[in-house]
Amino acid sequence: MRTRAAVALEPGKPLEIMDVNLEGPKAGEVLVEIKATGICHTDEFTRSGADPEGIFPSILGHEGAGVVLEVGEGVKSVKPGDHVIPLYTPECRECEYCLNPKTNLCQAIRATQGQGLMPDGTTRFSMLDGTPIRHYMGCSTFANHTVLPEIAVAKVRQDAPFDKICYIGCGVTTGIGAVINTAKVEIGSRCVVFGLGGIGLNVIQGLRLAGADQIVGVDINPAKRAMAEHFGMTDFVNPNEVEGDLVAHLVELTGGGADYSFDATGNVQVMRTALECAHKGWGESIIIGVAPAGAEISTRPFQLVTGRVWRGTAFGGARGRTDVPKIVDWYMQGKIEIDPMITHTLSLEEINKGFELMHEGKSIRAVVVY
Ligand code: NAD
Ligand code: AHE
Ligand code: ZN
Repeated sequence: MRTRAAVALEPGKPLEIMDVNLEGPKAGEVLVEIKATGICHTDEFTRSGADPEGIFPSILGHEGAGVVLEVGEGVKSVKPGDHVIPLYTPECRECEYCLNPKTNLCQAIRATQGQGLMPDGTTRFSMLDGTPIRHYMGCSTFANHTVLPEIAVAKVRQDAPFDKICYIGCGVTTGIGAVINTAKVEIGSRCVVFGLGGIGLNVIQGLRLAGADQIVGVDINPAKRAMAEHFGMTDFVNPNEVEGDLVAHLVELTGGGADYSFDATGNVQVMRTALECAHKGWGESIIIGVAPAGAEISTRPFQLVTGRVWRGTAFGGARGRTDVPKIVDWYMQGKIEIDPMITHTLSLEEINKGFELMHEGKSIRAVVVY
């Protein structure tokens, strides 16, 4: 079939909107009509050329929602008409990783996914002249139709709006999951969140759900303050307005250091500050941000010797087929909020505007509706 897609032809260039060829689903795969997709900073990370795994040409996008149109041979868990959210962290429920309760990082298809290919080692997308186009994070939601492995779709209820629940495909689950699944934040905790964007705000709403006493938000863009307060931030710190050492300032503000800190910036200097503002003896710092090729984290080992813990999280530690439908329920029940964070709705033709808004710090999430 033919479908319309935003194609990343070269690193650093705007996406090009064009018709592309899409082959139907093979065994164990499903064809999904994408109804809406968010634009996450990770898409920008790859578009810009900073991703060591970036491949071009490819169809980016990993925060989508849509409807199953067709299933390949042997597919049992979904059928045409089902509403689904694509999963960049699949859940096969059989691999060594899925069978270990300590991780959500299913590895069943990670090798081919990282090469922008389906599990059989081929791509379903091509340009009209036949040039192959790679998939991205196993999702490619910047196409109106995409093919996904069955283990990489979460079936969700039919009454949930696509233009909101697409965000559960990455940002919402990552932020809330980092608090609940990875950090396992206790009631009464004092916490610091670096970066009040599409992920950081969801960390904040996760912290409020978990019953944190203090939620300090840190961002160099003061325009992010109001939305963060809406979601539960108790104190705002703009590093550019702090006189003296930022770590010392945060340690004092939290009465000795954060029980939990979170990096949602992707900046390795910020990651160091996040670790060092964690409480001596027990503070844990969770890295969510994704850093460019070649960037490395560092700190004095003394920071860890004296009891701070450095950890990371992918997709908020969530097991997608199991947890994503529950998070959609939380949204529909009003337990969590999504709507205010979707600051812009665009057509596919306007997708590059979404990247510009992100760069200008004017959006939280721009969502493309097909
Ligand atoms: P975003 O652009 O919406 O938000 C980033 C925020 O960080 C902005 O508000 C920006 O002003 C702020 N910021 C930038 N530099 C800062 C600094 N030095 N100090 C304080 N604040 C600063 O991006 P996002 O979509 O929220 O993504 C955030 C990060 O999380 C990205 O690196 C993204 O790739 C990563 N991410 C990781 C996962 C995962 O599973 N680990 C999932 C989604 C996104
Ligand atoms: N390709 C990058 C890694 C990017 C990365 O860490 N991705 C996160 C999800 S970000 C979603 O917005 C992730 O799931 N990581 C686990 C994995 O297996 O990729 C690089 O640096 O090479
Ligand atoms: Zn993302």
